[in-house]
Amino acid sequence: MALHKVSFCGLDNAGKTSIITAITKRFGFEEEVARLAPTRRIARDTFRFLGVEFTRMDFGGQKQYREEYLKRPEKYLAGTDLMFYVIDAQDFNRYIESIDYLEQILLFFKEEQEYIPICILFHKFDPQLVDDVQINKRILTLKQALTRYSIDFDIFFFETTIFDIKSVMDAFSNGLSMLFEKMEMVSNLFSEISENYNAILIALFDAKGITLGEYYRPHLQLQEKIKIYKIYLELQKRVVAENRVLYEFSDTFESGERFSGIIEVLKFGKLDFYLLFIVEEDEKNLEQTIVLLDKIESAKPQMENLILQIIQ
Ligand SMILES: Nc1nc2c(ncn2[C@@H]2O[C@H](COP(=O)(O)OP(=O)(O)O)[C@@H](O)[C@H]2O)c(=O)[nH]1
Ligand SMILES: [Mg+2]
Repeated sequence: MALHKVSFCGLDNAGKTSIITAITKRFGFEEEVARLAPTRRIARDTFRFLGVEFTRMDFGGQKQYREEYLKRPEKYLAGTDLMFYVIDAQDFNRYIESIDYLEQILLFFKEEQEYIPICILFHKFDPQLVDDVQINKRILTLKQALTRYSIDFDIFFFETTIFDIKSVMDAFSNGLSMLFEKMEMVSNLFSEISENYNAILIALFDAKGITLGEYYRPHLQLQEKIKIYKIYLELQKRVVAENRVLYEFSDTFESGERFSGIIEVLKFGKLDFYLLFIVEEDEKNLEQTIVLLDKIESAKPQMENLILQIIQ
C-alpha cells in the first residue's frame, strides 16, 4: 500500500486539533487541549498503522483558509484516502455554514471521482449532553440532511467528545478500518469466539490504542465500556513499562458485578498488538475463570492467522 492521506476538515473551533491531540496522546491531553490556539493553514504529522505510513492533515478551518483550499482543491484536498469531517454539535448557529463547506469539499471529490470514505463527527457531544433532547434532535435532523451524500460516498456518523477518549478512538479506528479490507473479520471472529465463553469483551488494539476489532457483550453500559477502555490504557502502559507479555486482572463495575481478564501482547515482527479478554467472574467458582482464560489461548492461532492476513 502506498502512503495514505487522512484529512481532518471542518470549520474553525470544531475540535479537529483537539481530536488529533487526544488520539496521539491518549493520556493527560486535557490541559493541552484547553489551551490550543487556532490552527494556521494546515498542520501535518505522520503515523503508522498496521505497518502502513499515513500523513495526517489538520486543515485549519478559518474562513480565509477554507476559501484557499476550495480555490485550489487539487493542491490541498486531492489524494485524500479518508476524511474526518468535524462538526461542533453544540454550535447550532453554524450547522448550515458547516454543511456548505462539506458540500463544496464533496463536490470536488465527486468531480475527481475520488469516492473516499467520509466520517462525519458530531463533536463536543459531551457526556452531560447524551440525554439532552434538543441536541439529539438537531443532530438527527443534520444526519437526515447529510444522507443525500451517501448516494456517492460511504458516509459514517459518529458522536464524539474529548471527555470520552473511547468515542474519539472508536471514530478514528472505524475510519481507518475502511482502508483495510479484511479488518472487519476480526470483530466477526470475536463474536464467534464469544459464544463459547461468557465474554464481556474481546478486543484487539494496536500499540497506539487503535481498535482492530472488538466484541462487547450486548447491552453493556457506556460507563462500563469507558471503564474497560481506561483499564486497557492503564494496563498497556504497565505492560510496556514492565516489559511483560501478559497481565491478569480483576475489577468491579459500579453495579457490583465482578469481572476478570487478561491483556496479552501478540508480536508480529516489529508490530505489537494487544489482546484484551474480559469475562464475568464467577465468585463461587474462581477456578472456572482461570480455565476460561486458559481457553482463549486455543483461539489464538486463528487470531494470529487473521492478523497476518491484514498486515500483508
Ligand atoms: N466541550 C467541548 N469542547 C471541546 C471539545 N473538543 C474541543 N473542544 C474545545 O473547542 C475549542 C476548539 O478546539 P480546536 O481543537 O482548536 O478546534 P479546531 O479549530 O477545529 O482545530 C477548544 O477550546 C477546545 O478546548 C469537546 O469534545 N467538548
Ligand atoms: Mg485547529
